[in-house]
Amino acid sequence: MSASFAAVDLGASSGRVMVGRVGPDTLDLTEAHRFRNRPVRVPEGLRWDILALYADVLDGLRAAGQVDSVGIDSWAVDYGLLDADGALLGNPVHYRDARTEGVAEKAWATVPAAELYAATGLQYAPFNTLYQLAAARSSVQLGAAERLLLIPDLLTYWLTGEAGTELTNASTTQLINPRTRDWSYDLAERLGIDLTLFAPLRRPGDPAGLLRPHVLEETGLTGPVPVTTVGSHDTASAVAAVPATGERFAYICTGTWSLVGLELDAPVLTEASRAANFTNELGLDGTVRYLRNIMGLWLLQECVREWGHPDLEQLLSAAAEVAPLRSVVDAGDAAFLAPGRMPARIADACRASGQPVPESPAEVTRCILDSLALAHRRAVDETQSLAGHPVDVVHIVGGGTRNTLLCRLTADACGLPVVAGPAEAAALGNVLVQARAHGLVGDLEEMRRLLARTQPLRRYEPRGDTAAWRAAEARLAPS
Ligand code: ADP
Ligand code: LRH
Repeated sequence: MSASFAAVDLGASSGRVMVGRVGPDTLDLTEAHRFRNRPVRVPEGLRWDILALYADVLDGLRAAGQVDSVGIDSWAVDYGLLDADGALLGNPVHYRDARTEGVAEKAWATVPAAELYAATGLQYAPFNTLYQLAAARSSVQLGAAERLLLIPDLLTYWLTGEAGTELTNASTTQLINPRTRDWSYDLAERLGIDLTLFAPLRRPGDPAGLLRPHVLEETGLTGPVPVTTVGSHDTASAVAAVPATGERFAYICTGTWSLVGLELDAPVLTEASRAANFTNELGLDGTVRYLRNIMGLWLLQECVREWGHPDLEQLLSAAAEVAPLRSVVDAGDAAFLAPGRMPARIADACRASGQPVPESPAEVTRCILDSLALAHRRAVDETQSLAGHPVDVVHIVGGGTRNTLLCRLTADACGLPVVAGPAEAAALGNVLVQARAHGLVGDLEEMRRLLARTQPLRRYEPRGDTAAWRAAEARLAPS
């Protein structure tokens, strides 16, 4: 018996609708539709073009053809607000919008940062939904809102008419208690956040309704077609698709962001963990995604945009020829969060730390990739000691696995073997959770065995010793 599933996977830089066909020993993934995700700057700030994304989702479902179910995942933290009629109130605000500047400090006056961490396990990031809601407190839109739906939940609502809040993504709001895996009611009350805005929690595998008649009409599909709740946070889906065969592994989900960490059974809520800015997001089947958010390939994407989109393969070949570790920047620094002037900002950071300033695109690219590999090394080291969970291998999944230089540098920097792939991990995790809900695969371990057997993976052995990386690390301020 086999079945096919459409995975809608929206990343910060591109979206895709993939079709996964799952059988007892097979897992094939094909691309039905890929599209750019381009935020728009309007006078009031940076916004997601959610209607364009939804139109692409519908085009993608049409291209996918008849499937047994649909699942949706996207980037985290952002949301749409609905009025009492269920209509969207304005375009969702982009997490890189400046509205949250200085907001966290005000929230901490009510609930100190240490207490917030102990209650939610979430690392500080200015864009956590909690701070976005605090920033919007006196806005007309929030005042008029009856419902708040996180991005994948909003798209699900448009497709099926059913409103819910998927748990793995809800954990990125900083309003969930990672021990109870339920809302942090007391915290929300103290911060004046109205939890009744959120629809009831649902979990990966739960049904999320049937495609509405007008969606069937527009996509040419024949009903009933169910939407199945998946790990709707893209990183939750990607971690579910790490093709690990044991327990001693770290993962790096590389795309616009690098998410580096471990899969654990329980959160790590120590003060040392907070100081190191590690987060405890919720994963599948009671797991915790204990990880650090690092700027990731965003740094390169922004430079490439500024350079007028040169050929990426050529740029990476040229970067491979540049002398290694000449200059490095702190790829975890929130100073790189906002869009614009990225080559100049990287040059400024090198100058400020007394290092040579990279000039050519190849030099800047090498500086970015060395810096990312260094940040990967640091996070892999720290996650093991903070969680007391040693690893023998680092799995890299996501679009960055296509960057062989980054994978090689990461293996060298970590001093550990790297297994790279799959590139479309989030879509595969999305498909597998749907397949499981339809009785085609078993637990997380079985999903991973199927991935390891069926997906092309590439192994990188570490070269040389890590002395050069340690020396480069010493040039940066401690994390
Ligand atoms: P997101 O889901 O955050 O939008 P992806 O997982 O799609 O990100 O990864 C996008 C990144 O993958 C791009 O920024 C780019 O750096 C990298 N990438 C994609 N294709 C290639 C390629 N052919 N060679 C090298 N890097 C690539
Ligand atoms: C990656 C991601 C990441 C979040 C960020 C906002 O796409 O979901 O896990 O921290 O976007």
